[in-house]
Amino acid sequence: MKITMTPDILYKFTNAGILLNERAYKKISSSKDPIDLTSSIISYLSAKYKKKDLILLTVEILDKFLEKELLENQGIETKGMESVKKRVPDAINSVKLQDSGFGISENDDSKYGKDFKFKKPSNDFDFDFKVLKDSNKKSYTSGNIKDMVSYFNSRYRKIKEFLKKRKELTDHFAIADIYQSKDVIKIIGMVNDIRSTKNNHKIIELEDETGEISVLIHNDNHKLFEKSETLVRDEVLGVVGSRKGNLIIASELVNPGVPRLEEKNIDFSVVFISDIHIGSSTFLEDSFRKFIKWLNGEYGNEEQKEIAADVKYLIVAGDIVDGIGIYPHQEEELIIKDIHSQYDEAARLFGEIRQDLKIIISPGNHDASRVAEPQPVIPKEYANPLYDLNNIEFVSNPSLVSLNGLNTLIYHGRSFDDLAMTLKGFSHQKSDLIMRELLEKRHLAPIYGERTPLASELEDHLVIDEIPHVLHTGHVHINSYKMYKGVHMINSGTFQSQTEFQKIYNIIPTCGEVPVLHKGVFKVLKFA
Ligand code: D5M
Ligand code: FE
Ligand code: ZN
Repeated sequence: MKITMTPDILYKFTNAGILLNERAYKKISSSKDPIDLTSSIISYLSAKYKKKDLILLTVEILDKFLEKELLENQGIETKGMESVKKRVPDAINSVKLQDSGFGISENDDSKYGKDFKFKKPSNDFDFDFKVLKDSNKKSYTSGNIKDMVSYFNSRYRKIKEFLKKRKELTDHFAIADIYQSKDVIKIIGMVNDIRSTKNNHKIIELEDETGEISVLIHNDNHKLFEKSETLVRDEVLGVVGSRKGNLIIASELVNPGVPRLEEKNIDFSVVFISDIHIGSSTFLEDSFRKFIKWLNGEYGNEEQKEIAADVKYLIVAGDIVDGIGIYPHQEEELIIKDIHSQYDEAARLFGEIRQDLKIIISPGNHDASRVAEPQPVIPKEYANPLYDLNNIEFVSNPSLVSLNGLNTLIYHGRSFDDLAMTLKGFSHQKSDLIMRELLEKRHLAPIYGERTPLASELEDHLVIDEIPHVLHTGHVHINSYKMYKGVHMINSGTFQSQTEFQKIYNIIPTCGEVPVLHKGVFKVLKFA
């Protein structure tokens, strides 16, 4: 339906600045009077939120609204029902935009799409830094339903190109054509739904540009069933199987996958950090200052100092500052309660780093960029003093950069929350499993409309078009490293000690443990 849906109710929602996920859409469209229900939800939400706020309507919010409506229709006063009223705005607040410049970034685009070299620094290293892919300028949505349809179409088409190249899927069918065949069926589709039958088999609903079909995954087929446990809604994959009436019995599930990459030799070092959370009372300033001293050659043993001397690039994958209004009662955990002052402090700290290394900064969900992904660069108006440091490059989240030929895909990792919650055996601790899965699915945030706010734009910028040498992520605050098919998958931990929120989720952060690719060899340096 996502590829083909264009009904009136979607126009109404997008015009009101409300994104709705597919489950909410289904629920509304199957109600008695969808148009009437749509109007009342919109007027309810619009009364509460300014248009600049991006509102994501999930089934949970919808259910709260319906609960409230039902009670009101029965003549029960809901004014006093704090629990209902409270939970609704909480859920919505989590996707509020932080800046009014939703969508279109004001940054100049002279840097993008072109090869450019930096001013040569004082030593003789020849910097060759390129932004290969950045969603910055292109990143906007007009709030038109056409965008949402184009968005899913773009995702489908891009990933289908990878799948078409898989030998398992040569001579694949359009879903509308499968009834013409009695033999093996091969299709490429987007997952609309995943559910279990009462006998604990799995049914997935697949959609392509021509139609929809149900696919059965029999639990007797253990290997296949195990593979199906990593399926998520909205991913695009191939299915091989046989047709039985209106059903396909799957024999194989095919991911777009990752071709093995030749390892890239480098004769310099790259340092990966994220989740510094400057401004928070839990920011580990001492540890961060030790790290800076190390970079500057003033801390550590001889071997560590030698590594530091080889560092040419420092990548920061988001959550530079703690931000404000990110979660309820955040003020109580802030030392610096103003976003500009947080970035001022960040500039003071980054300003102490030696000038002859290049710093690349990409935003996270705590930074002052819009929250919907792709996130444009941290806006200059919030971080002027950082922009004044001329060894810093600002890139979007995600973005693909080349560091003297070492292609590095930077993504903060917000979607890890969704995958950790959705998939059996996955967790925040196992971000290496998540990264592998994302590479296999060729998408950084496959699930649409859950915790990760995704902007439905004309193009899906979170498709992994090109396999990088390095995938650098953060967000989970726990280090991980794995080499997968030639890709260094690195999660860079944090400089923030455990927060109250993380206590609840039992997230034990790795603090001040910094991953480094030292001439191609992975190392971790500790500054706790
Ligand atoms: O994320 C800090 C940590 O908290 C990280 O381990 C992810 C986890 N986290 C953040 N938001 C959520 C939600 N909504 N559900 C579950 N876990 C979450 P940070 O972005 O620094 O606040
Ligand atoms: Fe963080
Ligand atoms: Zn984060």
